[in-house]
Amino acid sequence: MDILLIRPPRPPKAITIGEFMFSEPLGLEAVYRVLKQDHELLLIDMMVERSDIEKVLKKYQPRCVGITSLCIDVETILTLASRIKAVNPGIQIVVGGTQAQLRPHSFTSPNIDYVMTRSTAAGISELFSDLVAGKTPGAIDGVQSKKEGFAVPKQLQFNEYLIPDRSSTQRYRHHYSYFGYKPSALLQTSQGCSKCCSFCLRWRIEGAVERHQDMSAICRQIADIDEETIMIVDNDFLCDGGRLETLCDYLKEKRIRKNFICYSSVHSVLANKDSVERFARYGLKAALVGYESHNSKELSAYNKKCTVTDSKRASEILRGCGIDVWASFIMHPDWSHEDFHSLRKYIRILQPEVSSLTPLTPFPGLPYFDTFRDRLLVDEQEYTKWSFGQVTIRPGKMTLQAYYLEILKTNLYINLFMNNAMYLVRKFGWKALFRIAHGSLKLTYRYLTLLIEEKGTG
Ligand code: B12
Ligand code: SF4
Repeated sequence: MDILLIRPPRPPKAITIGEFMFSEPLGLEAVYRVLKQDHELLLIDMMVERSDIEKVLKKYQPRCVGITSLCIDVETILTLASRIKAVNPGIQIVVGGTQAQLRPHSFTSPNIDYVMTRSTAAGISELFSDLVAGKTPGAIDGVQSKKEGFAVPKQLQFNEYLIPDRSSTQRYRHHYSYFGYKPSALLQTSQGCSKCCSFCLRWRIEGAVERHQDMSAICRQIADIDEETIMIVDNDFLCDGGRLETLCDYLKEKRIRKNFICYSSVHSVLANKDSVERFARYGLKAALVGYESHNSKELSAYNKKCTVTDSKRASEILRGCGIDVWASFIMHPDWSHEDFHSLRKYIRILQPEVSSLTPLTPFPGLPYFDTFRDRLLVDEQEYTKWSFGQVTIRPGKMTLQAYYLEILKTNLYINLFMNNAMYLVRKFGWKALFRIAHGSLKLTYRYLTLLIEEKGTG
C-alpha cells in the first residue's frame, strides 16, 4: 500500500467531548480524495478502531503515513510516530490538520518527517507523490521538512477548501454522531468568519472574511450524503440570508428532507430572521449559539457585536420557529461567585435546550495568551491541557479549587434542573441519554479529580 491516512485515538486524559461525540474526519477525507486517483491508500480512524499500529503496519505495509491533528493529539502522535519508525524507519510520516497549521513546532521529533501548515490539493498531491516514489520533495508551498525544522509561518495562510470523499470512512460511518443525532455527517460550505471575536481561534485558522463555496456544488454534496442528519461546521452558517434561501429552494425542489444542525451567531439570527424561519421548515433542527456571557460589558470586551438584550431576542426567535438551541458560554477567569450565580439565572431566562460551559482559553498564539501570561496554569507544551475544556488561567477572584467547584455546581445545575436530561430522552430516547450521560459523567469526574488534585497541592 502507498499511503495510510490516520486519525489518532483521543488521549484519555484530555478533557474533551470526544468520549461521547465524534464525527467523520473531514480533513482526512479531503486528503483521501486528492490522493485516490494516483495512489493505493486507506483511511484508518483510530477513534473507532483501536487496533495496535504494529498490526496495522504489518497488514498494509505503507510507504508513507499521513496523520491529522488537533491540539490535544500531540503526545499521541509523537508516540504513534516513534512506534511506526520502530517497525520501519523508512516509512515517511506527514502530519497535517489544525495543530500542524497553528503550532507546527509541537511536532519537532526525529520521527516526524514533514508537517503541512497550509493544505492545498496541489501541495498534498506533490508531497505524497514524491514520497511514494522515494524522492526527496523540493520546496512545496505549505510544507515544512524535518531537515529545515518546523516553525510557525511568518504569515498564517489558510487551507484550500477541498471536497471530502465520504466513501473513505464508509465502514466507520455508523459510529459518527453529533450529540443525540446518530449517525450524522459533517459538511463544510464556507470558511472564515467576519465577526472576529477576540477569544476565538476559528477566524484565525480560516480568515477574517467568509469564503463561501458555490451553493449548487454544496447542494450536490447534500444529495450524496446518506445520513439523515447533517451538521454544518461553518463558523456562522446563518450569516447570509441569500444562501439560506438558495439552499431552501433546492431542498424544496428536490424534496430532500434532512435534519440540519449548524453554528450561528446571535447577530446572524437577528439579521436573517425570515430566512432562518424558512430554513427551520426545511430541516434546521438545532443551532449552536455562542451566547458567551450574561454581561454586556464582557460581550463587548469579547468583540461579540451583540448585547444581552440581542441574545434574549435571538433566543425568542429560535424558540418561536422550533429550533433547539445548544448554547455555549465562556467562563471568564475573573468571575466571582456572583457571576456564576448570574450566569445560572441568565440560562434560566434564555432557556436553551442544552448548555455547555468553556473556560476562557488563551490558546498559544492568541492575544489573550500574552494578556494572561503571568496567570497561566499550564505550560505551552502540556498539549492535552489545551483542550478548551480545562481551566488554564489562575482565577482572579477565588481559589482555583473554589472555581472548579463553581463549574461543577453550574454543570450539575444545568444537567439536573434545566431539563437537559428530559430534553435528551424526549428527543433522542434513553439510549442517547445514557451515551451522553456516560460522557458527561466522565467529564465531571475529570473536574472532580482536578479539584482534589488542587486541594492536594494547597
Ligand atoms: C466540527 C468540529 C468539531 C466536531 C467534530 C470533530 C470531529 N470530526 O470529530 C466536534 C464537536 C465533535 C469537535 C470536538 C472537538 N473539537 Co472541534 N472543531 C470543529 C470545527 C468547527 C470544524 C472542524 C472541521 O471539520 N473543519 C473542516 C476540515 C476540512 O478542516 P481540517 O480538519 O483542518 O482539514 C484541512 C487541513 O487541515 C488538511 N488536513 C487535515 N488533516 C490532515 C492530515 C494530513 C496528513 C494532511 C496533509 C492535511 C490534513 O486538510 C483539510 C484541507 O482543507 C473546528 C473549528 C474550525 N473552524 O476549524 C473545531 C476545532 C478543530 N475543534 C477544536 C477542539 C479543541 C475540539 C475538542 C478537543 C474540544 C473538547 N474539549 O472536547 C474536541 C475533540 C474531540 C473530537 N471528537 O475530536 C479546536 C482545535 C484547536 C487546535 N489547536 O487544535 C477547534 C479549532 C475549535 C476551537 N476551539 O477553536 N469539534
Ligand atoms: S461568531 Fe463564532 S466563529 Fe465567528 S469569530 Fe465569533 S466566536 Fe468565532
